[in-house]
Amino acid sequence: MNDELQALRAEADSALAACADPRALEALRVGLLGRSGRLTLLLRDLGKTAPEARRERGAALNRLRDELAARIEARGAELEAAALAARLAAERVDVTLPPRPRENGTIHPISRTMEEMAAIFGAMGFAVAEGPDVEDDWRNFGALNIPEHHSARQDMDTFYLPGEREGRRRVLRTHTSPVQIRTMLASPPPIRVIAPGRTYRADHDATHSPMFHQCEGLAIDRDLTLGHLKGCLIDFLRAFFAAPALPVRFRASYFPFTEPSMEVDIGWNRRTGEIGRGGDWLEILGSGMVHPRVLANCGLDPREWQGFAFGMGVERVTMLKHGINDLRPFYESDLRWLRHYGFSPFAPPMLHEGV
Ligand code: 2NL
Repeated sequence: MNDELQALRAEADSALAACADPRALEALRVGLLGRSGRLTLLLRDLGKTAPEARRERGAALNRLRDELAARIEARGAELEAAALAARLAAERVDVTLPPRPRENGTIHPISRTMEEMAAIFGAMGFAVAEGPDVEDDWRNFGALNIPEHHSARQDMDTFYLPGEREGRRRVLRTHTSPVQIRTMLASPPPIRVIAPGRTYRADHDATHSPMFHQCEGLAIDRDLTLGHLKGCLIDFLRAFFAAPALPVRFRASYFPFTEPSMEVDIGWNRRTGEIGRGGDWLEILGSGMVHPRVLANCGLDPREWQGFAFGMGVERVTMLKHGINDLRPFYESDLRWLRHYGFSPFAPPMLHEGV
């Protein structure tokens, strides 16, 4: 190899070492080995070399070309590996860090209350049952022993839909009882279900909304008594209001679908709204032993099966529990109200408050 080629090789050497990125390397390759690269031109001019020196010079040029091509390729691989290592270092994720999610929304207090009910009754063996909002008047009224001319059936209170289904009038359910009627018709006892969900009544003022929520419950077995009803509801109320000594009172009442029927009151302070003491009573639930005619309507022999049922308003117990004094904001989607009264999706209901 003559001095000229030695110099070219030395020049290429230091240029290669100075190449810091693939673009510079590619420029270097084109400048040496490209179509009008320096080495390419030297090879092209081989014909001008004297014939006796041509063979040796050709071999030297080819060796140098192969050597430079190999070193450029090697340098390229080096640069690629360095780039990958840098990227891996920059994008490194510490998978042992705890999650840091951003809270972007809250659980509506109505949903929260229904989740809490599912958790508390769930711990007592109740499953959650659901059904359609559009029912027929037999499942909503007839099966429940509510007479044909009962005030609850009046057009004034109930949203009737046009048309009929299997000869029955269609209604927006006025309570979630039809969900339990469906449960009794669909599966044999023993039954323990709660039915939380939307209900509808043609009533609209400061304390009534045409759409509101209820949670009913039903337990059917061979030997359930009023004692089971009382124990179940006392445990529920004490867990729900996080008040282990909450006073609970059962007061005789009347519903067409239970016999006997009882209204359930809890102790509170009427003046301050504090729940658990204060000497005043507040009605919070309706309940009773399922009427034998309701059992029979659902294909159950009342001489073999009996049970208890109850129902409560979700908005009402939510307002009492959290000191909310106005019904209307529940349905207004005001983000300020929702942020204030909403619940973190990352803190689901727990049972540390009882049961
Ligand atoms: C109230 C009273 C109540 C029921 C609901 C019920 C359901 C079936 C059979 C018998 Cl399938 N009863 N539900 C029983 C007693 C009271 O609700 O004040 N609700 C807000």
